[in-house]
Amino acid sequence: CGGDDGGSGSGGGDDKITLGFSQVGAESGWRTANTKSIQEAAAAEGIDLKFSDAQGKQEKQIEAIRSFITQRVDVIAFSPVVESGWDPVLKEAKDAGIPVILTDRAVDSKDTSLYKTFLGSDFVEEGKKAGDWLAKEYQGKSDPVNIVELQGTPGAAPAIDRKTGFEEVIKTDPKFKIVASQTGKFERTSGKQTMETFLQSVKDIDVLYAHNDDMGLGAIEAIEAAGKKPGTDIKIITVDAVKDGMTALSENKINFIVECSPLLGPQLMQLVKKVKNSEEVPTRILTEETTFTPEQAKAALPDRKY
Ligand code: GYE
Repeated sequence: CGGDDGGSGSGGGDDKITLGFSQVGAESGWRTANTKSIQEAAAAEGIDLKFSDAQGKQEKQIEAIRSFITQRVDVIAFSPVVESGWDPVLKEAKDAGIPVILTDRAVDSKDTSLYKTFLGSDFVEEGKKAGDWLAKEYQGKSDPVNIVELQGTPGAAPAIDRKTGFEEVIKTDPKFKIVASQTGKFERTSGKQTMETFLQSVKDIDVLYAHNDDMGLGAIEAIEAAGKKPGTDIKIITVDAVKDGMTALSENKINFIVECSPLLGPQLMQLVKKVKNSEEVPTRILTEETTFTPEQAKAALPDRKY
């Protein structure tokens, strides 16, 4: 997704704030909506955005952050592709006196002085909401429930946390069994391929838990190709609630979606202005989110922005 990755010019010499933003990539509908939200919010606030797409690679993100430091941007924000390995480059930013804001995903750095704040969802909570729905759906039943799981990008905060939260809930009832769990990289094609493998190797799949809509949508194609009915023969839970996911939910091909909002742009720009002015900001800012059943998806779809 191109973006206005320029890197040249100083923005005309006025006192416009310059924000260097390193995005994960363009792996999902969520990510596309997130990028749009950030670009639009920067434009609306008159912030000079230097946008860089890391194409899913941590090395590229580190490179982009280093280049933002060299360019002496006012603020750096980024959505870390994986949790680990950020300390050195974050120290470089700190030494250069450039404040860093984490958006969407967390890092596992012990030294929290390396960034000003983290704006994004509680992914453990999202996983729990997925588990809670399942527990309710199978309440009072004792037959084993075979679950396959499509994980997000290995090492990414939402993949780790959505797994953790989900397991925390389902482990309280031994009838729930995760019989296969592999990555689908948060992508539709990879979700489809991994689901094909599951369908070949696991005999009785009752439930699919996909860490995002796109992987769930890819899996639906695999399930249909195998002559099964998604949402009926195999119950499907996903996370995100992007339009394509909500449409599949309204058609009962998905049974439940846990919302994760990508519309972080406006809040991010407010934080950028504050940290630029050395104002205090909360160290953690949570986004507000809900969940959707097919009926709720039908009602919400006409006004859905992404
Ligand atoms: O759920 C997934 C995307 O980090 C919350 O990344 C984000 C996740 C989102 O690729 O669709």
